[in-house]
Amino acid sequence: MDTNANPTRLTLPAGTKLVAATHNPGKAREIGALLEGRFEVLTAASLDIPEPEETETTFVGNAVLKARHAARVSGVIALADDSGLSVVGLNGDPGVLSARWGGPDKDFGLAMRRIEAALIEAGTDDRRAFFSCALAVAWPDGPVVAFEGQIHGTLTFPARGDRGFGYDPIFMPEGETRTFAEMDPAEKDAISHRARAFAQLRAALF
Ligand code: ITT
Repeated sequence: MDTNANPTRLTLPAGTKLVAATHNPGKAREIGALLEGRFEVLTAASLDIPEPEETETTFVGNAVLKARHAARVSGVIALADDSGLSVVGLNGDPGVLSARWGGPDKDFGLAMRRIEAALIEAGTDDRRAFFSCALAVAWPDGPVVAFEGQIHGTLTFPARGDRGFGYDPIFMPEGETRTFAEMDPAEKDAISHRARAFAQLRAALF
């Protein structure tokens, strides 16, 4: 698209400096791979950006909150990701609380066992679940845009695989017999909720 045709359109030209506003190393790796070396990417840790409290009730709400916070603190365009696993048989839990189900030690072995126990307690055989990823880009002077992607699948217990991060060892995307944690990282990056949100971001801002 000719960006000059619409001078008000927000764009991220190649080489733009942006801060990846995440403190999660698994996410940071995937975001780096999806940005394909197109930008000068700074990390929240290197800029000493503190983690804001995630007070919103939606993935988009929290992604916007994190991106705005990082852009304000750093003065640099910020990209934030808010994501999580929604389990159909648990009425969408843990959802936006996905990180918190890991407890203060961010123990996702514990969080995955909690999900299995909650499904047993609910007395349901429904193992459907989906990952969501909201990405928000905030400019220090105000504008913010957000995109959301999802991938549907089923849960499997016990957990399998040692790749990826978070809930990957219990999630099998539709049409797959392997969990995300059993796939090559590039295979996950090609189909994941994060990749789908990025495809929208790319179409809108590149
Ligand atoms: P930041 O806020 O610093 O980015 P966080 O880990 O706290 O890091 P979230 O609040 O978005 O991030 O929590 C999302 C949680 O959902 C994350 O900790 C993972 O456990 C899980 N999650 C998100 N994307 C995932 C993925 O691709 N595979 C497995 N688990 C994922």
